[in-house]
Amino acid sequence: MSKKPMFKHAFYFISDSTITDICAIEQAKEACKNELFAFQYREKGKCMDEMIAGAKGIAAVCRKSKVPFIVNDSLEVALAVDAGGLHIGQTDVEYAIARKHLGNDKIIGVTANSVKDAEKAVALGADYIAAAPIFKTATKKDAGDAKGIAFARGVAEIAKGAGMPVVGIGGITLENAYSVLGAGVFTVCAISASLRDGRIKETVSRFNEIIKSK
Ligand code: TZP
Ligand code: MG
Repeated sequence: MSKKPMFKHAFYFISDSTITDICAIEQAKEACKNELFAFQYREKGKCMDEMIAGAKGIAAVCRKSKVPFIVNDSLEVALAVDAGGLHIGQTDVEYAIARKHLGNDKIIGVTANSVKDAEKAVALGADYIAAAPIFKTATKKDAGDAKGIAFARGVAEIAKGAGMPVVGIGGITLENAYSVLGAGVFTVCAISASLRDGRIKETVSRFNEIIKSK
């Protein structure tokens, strides 16, 4: 029996300490006051030792709140802190290598930038797919052009047969989240929109209301 948790139908929080003065562990404490699909620790520009140090405290916050703790990009960090999972993009470590090291009890999420990427993620047996970027985003400089709602719908269709949740990401706000969910994705992530005004707990709660209304 897999020890992987069931995903909650709730907001997927991704941390970023470059666009706010609120440090990642504070972001985790606030975000985890709500139900979450998962908390992803995403730190760009920190060395591995700094990431491991940061990830340990956040992993403990998530564990206490029973929120899956997922590390972005770094298999080494995920292994070092015994994270609940890893999120990889198309240029990160290969899925098969990550799975070999993490085993079957850990979550592996894969970003799909195209329908072909999504088909591949389904064939590999990823635990969820992040369809990206739905709208234009300034948060990830190399995210590429906005792919739109039709793309989100296409990825959701592909994943549906495999019972795999799809999360939409890229330029998502409280104003446009409902339209993304309308494409059939399971939930959404929104980095800048959840950190913008410093009211993380309240903003996540509002996202959850929208997600649960679908
Ligand atoms: N992957 C694809 S777009 C993106 C990531 C991490 C950035 C999303 O940030 P925002 O602020 O929600 O547009
Ligand atoms: Mg990556």
